[in-house]
Amino acid sequence: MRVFIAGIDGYLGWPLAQHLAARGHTVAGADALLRRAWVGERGSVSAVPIAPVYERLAAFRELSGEPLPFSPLDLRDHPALGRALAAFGPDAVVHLAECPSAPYSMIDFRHADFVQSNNVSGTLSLLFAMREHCPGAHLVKLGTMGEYGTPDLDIPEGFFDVEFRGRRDRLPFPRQAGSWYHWSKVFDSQNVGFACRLWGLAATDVMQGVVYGSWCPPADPRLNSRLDFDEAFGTAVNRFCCQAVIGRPITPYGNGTQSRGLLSLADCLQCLTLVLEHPPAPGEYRVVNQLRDVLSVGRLAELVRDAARALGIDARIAAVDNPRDEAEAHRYNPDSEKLRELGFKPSAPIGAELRQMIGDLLPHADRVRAHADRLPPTVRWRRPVIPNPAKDP
Ligand code: USQ
Repeated sequence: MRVFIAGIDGYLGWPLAQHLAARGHTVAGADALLRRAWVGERGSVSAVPIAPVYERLAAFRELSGEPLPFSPLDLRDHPALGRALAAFGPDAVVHLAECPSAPYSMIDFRHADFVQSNNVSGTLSLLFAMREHCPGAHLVKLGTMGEYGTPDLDIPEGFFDVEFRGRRDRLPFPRQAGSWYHWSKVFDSQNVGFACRLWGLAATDVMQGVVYGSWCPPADPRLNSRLDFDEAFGTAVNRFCCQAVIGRPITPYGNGTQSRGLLSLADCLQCLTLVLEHPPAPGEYRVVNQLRDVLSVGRLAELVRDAARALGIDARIAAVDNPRDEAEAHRYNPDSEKLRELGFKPSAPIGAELRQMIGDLLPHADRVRAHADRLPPTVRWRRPVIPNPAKDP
C-alpha cells in the first residue's frame, strides 16, 4: 500500500512511517515542522533528542533501502499539497498534521484562533485536495476521545440510536469538547463526515485516547521519536515519567479521579495499521474509538511511581490545583470494539511500557532537568470573573 503521512515529523508520524515501512508499505510524507517550533515557543525541548528532519530521512533510507519522498509543506498551502498528493498517488492518507495541545489552545485568543484555523483549514484543504487528486484513497483522520467529553452515558463509536417523539434514527453521538483544541477536532469530524456523504470519500475518524510511551530504536538514534514533557505538549503519562526521572513530584491535577482512555505508542501504531489495512467502503465515514485502558489520573500517577521505584528511583506524588475546567467525578465507559474486531491485540501491559519509557528517559534526565521550569501548569482554563458594578453594586 502507498501511504502518505501528513505530520510525518511528529510524535506519532515518525514511528508510524518506520512501522509501515517494516510491514512492506511504501511511505511518503509532509510536515511543516511546526511541532518543533511550538515546543520551542514554550521554552522547552523534547526529552529524547531528535535528529533534524533531513537526517531522519537519511536514516530511514539506510534502514529500509527506500527513499521517503518528503514535502516540507503546510496543509493550508493547497496547491503544494495537491502537487505532493498527485506526485505520490497514495492508496491512503494519514492525517496527523494538527496542533494537538489543549493547553496551547487555551493561552489566549491568538493561540485559540491559530489552533482552530490551522486544524480546521488544514483538514478542509486536505479533503479538497483528495477529492481532486486521489478520490479513491482512504483518509485516516486523527480525532480525539476528548470530542465526546464526559457524558453520564456510555460512549459509543461515533453514532448511536435515538428515539424521540416516537421516531428512531441513527445519529452522531453528541460532542462536548473541553478545550478550543478539542472543539477543532469536533469541527473536523463534521467536515470529514460531510465530505464522505458529498463526494464518496472513504474515511476513518480515529477517536484516540491519551498516548504514552517512547520510541528509541537501538539501531540508530536518528530514528528516535520526540517525547515532550512541557505543560502544553507533554501528555499526562509522559510528563509523569519525566517528573519521576528528575526526582520531581508527579502532578495529578485536582483530586485525580478524572478518567481517560489510554494506549501506548506501540498499540497506537498497531491500531492505525489495522485501520489502514482494513479500509471502509467508498463513501463510508467510519468512526473508531482507539484506546486500550480506562484509568484515572490518580491511578496513572501511582503506576508511574511504582514503575520508577522498580527501577530504584524514589518517586513521589504531589497533587496540584487543577488548572483545567473538567469534571473530576464522572462516568467513563467508552466502547472500543471495532479495533478488536479488526484484530487489535494489546501489546505489553502498562507497567512494562512505563518501565521501558523511564529506562529510555534516564540517559536524558539532564535535558528535562534543564527545562524543569516548563513542568508546572500555568495556563488556566478559567479567568476570575470581573465583577459587573451595574449588577453587583
Ligand atoms: N493531567 C494531570 N496532570 C498533568 C497533566 C495532565 O492530571 O500533569 C490530567 C488532565 O487534567 C487531564 C488528563 O490528565 O484530565 C489528560 O491530560 P493530557 O494533557 O494528557 O491530555 P489532553 O489535554 O486531553 O490531550 C491529549 C493530547 C491530545 C489528545 C488527547 C486525547 O495532547 O492531542 O487529543 O490527549 S483525550 O484526552 O482522550 O482527549
